[in-house]
Amino acid sequence: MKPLLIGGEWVRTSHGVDDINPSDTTDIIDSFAQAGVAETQTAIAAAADAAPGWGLSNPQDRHDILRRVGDEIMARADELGHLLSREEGKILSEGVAEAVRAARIFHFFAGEALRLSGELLPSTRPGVTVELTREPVGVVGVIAPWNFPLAIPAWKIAPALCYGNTVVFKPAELVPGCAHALAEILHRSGVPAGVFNLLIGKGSVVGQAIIDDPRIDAITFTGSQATGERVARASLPHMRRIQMEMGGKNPLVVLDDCDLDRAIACALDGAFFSTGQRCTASSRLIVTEGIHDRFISGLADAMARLKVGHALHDGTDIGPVVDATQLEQDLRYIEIARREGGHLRHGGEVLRSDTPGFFLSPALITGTTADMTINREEVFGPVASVIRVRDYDQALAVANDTPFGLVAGICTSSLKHASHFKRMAQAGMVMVNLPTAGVDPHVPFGGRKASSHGPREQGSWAREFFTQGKTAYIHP
Ligand code: UN1
Repeated sequence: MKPLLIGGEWVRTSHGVDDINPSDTTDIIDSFAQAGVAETQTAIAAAADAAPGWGLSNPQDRHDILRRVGDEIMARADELGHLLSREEGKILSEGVAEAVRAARIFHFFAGEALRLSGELLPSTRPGVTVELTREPVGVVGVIAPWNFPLAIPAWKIAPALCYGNTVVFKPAELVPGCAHALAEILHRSGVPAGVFNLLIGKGSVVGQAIIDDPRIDAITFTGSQATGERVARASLPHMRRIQMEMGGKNPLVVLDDCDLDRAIACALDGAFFSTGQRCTASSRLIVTEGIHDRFISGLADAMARLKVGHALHDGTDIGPVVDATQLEQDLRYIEIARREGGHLRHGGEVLRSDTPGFFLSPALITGTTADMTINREEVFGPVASVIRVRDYDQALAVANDTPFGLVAGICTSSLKHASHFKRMAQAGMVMVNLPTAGVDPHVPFGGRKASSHGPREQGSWAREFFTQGKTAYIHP
């Protein structure tokens, strides 16, 4: 049984839970010790005790630790990518690429530790100067989802530590293996006891104990809207700062004047790679009528060439859905879409394979309208719907007709439309002639409307959340 990490000690508990490979449910990766409320509170106490010392630590030490973490992840990217794919189900090349991305994020924030700057201003009062500085926030609760089990923890944990905060990390229940590997690496890299703590366990127990605890100064969360709401409600009485990413229903607009092959490639990648299990997935394909039929038939042909199967097998393009519950949800949404008048143009079938896993052929639903359930709620699977529109103006209106606002994409050769879309899309990120999913490790990430709340993650903007400002007036 793999242990928890609390206050610098590896801690075993009486109860372990198996970690199962979604490509082959007979393959048990390991068993993981489950934290309860007591372990959670001990970890929070350890993080709170360690916070003052770490908050005043030498930035060179923080740099060196984060650098070592990045170096080890990079050196072991193949092995960690393999573990990730075995545990989460994205294909091996995607798993390895994600490990590399996690390493780059640690490297980026290693550098940021040495770049934290302030400002010096003259006061309006003679002889007085004003200093603006940033200080750590304290204890950060990191609550992460299963779909990017290395990259998302990296982009929350690395900046938290970089700016001098201590961390209580609760990974998603489905991906304890990657979380544990990351904890081992952090532990080895010289993070002092209590500065980083790993709690594996149920959201209803560990997650709840974290959000209810007044010693947690900030929570960075990625997950569902429903859980995000619970985090926000529990945080309000403490006036605690929160940073939340809660999904999307991202439009990819395809205009008549686009490069058709490129648009098909963007849709294929954006909607179905990583089994469509990305909050940045291109789940709504909004296509103008001049190119609509050609786009659909080209996309369906490309989908037919995708090989769905075991994430670790050569030649697989699309791995399994993460578990039985998610598969059921994907199928339910496909069914609702059909009932409401959509046409299942391709896929949407549960597939048999050599191994027992949760295999679903990517689904394309045509003839949908903006008000249908399939275009309003996040599926989080390899399911995309097509909305046919007259022209660019209608495409933009439909693209914005959603409660979410994470990413919006457009495929066009018109600079005029691309520029207008970039400004008018109600989303935190815009992609021009690119898939909506797949972001760089060194720039801000985040959305608007129901997708996100609080300051941006990643890049240098991450410091807005992970530091608190101080304005000092000094008279010599
Ligand atoms: C990406 O598209 O590269 O949960 C990243 C998610 C996002 C990350 C997407 N927070 O899918």
